[in-house]
Amino acid sequence: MPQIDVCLSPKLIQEYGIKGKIVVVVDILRATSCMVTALANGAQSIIPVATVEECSAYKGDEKCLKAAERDGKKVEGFELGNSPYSYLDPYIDGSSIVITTTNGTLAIQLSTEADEILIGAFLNISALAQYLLTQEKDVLIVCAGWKNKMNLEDTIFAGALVQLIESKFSSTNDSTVAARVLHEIAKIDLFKFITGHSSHYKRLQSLHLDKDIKYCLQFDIYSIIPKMYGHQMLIMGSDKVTVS
Ligand code: 3SL
Repeated sequence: MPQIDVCLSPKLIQEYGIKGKIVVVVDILRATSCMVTALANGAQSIIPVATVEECSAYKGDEKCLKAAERDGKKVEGFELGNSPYSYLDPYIDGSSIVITTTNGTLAIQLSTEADEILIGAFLNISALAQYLLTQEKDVLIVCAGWKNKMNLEDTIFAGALVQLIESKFSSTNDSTVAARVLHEIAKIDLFKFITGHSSHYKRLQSLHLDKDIKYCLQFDIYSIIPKMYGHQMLIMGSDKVTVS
């Protein structure tokens, strides 16, 4: 039986080892929710980079848009920040988006040795679970957290995903149990739990981003799975299509 593990912080990735595994990167508030939204709404590809400098220096074509977020705020001089609503705009249709965020894009960069890197959010959780149930490889859910510390919303998502696929996977790590238990408690009223306890919710609320939080806590509004193909993220399966 393949193994499922939950890595509560990008800092711990090396302790789990990712070679040969399918990694699911999650940053519910808000990076991976934005990535699912962008690809589901017409962005052609996403190029996650770790630093603002890399993002700024990236040489893209005329369809390239640049997005940068630090500490919840759009970095000055960039076209986009990290609000899912900006990725619902028809303006992004056909674009390739180079993006750097505080934690999410870093977690992706740290996962490059994995066999597959998939992007998870509540927005596409069932599609993701259905795919994982057909796979034989070990799965590691990498929670982006906040500046190398665990956070509630990514851990709860991990628990929800584990619950959906645990019939097919075994697990020996307490982090997986902890995520499952947390999800059991939070799922009674996810919005209330997150708004009542999450430190990142408080951070985003102070920036008047309540609408983004509500959006990111919706289940299954998309059925796509973003996947890394080399340095770029595409909708899984669309790698057969030529992209620039
Ligand atoms: O840390 C990240 O990658 C971001 O998702 C954080 S924020 O929601 O944009 O503040």
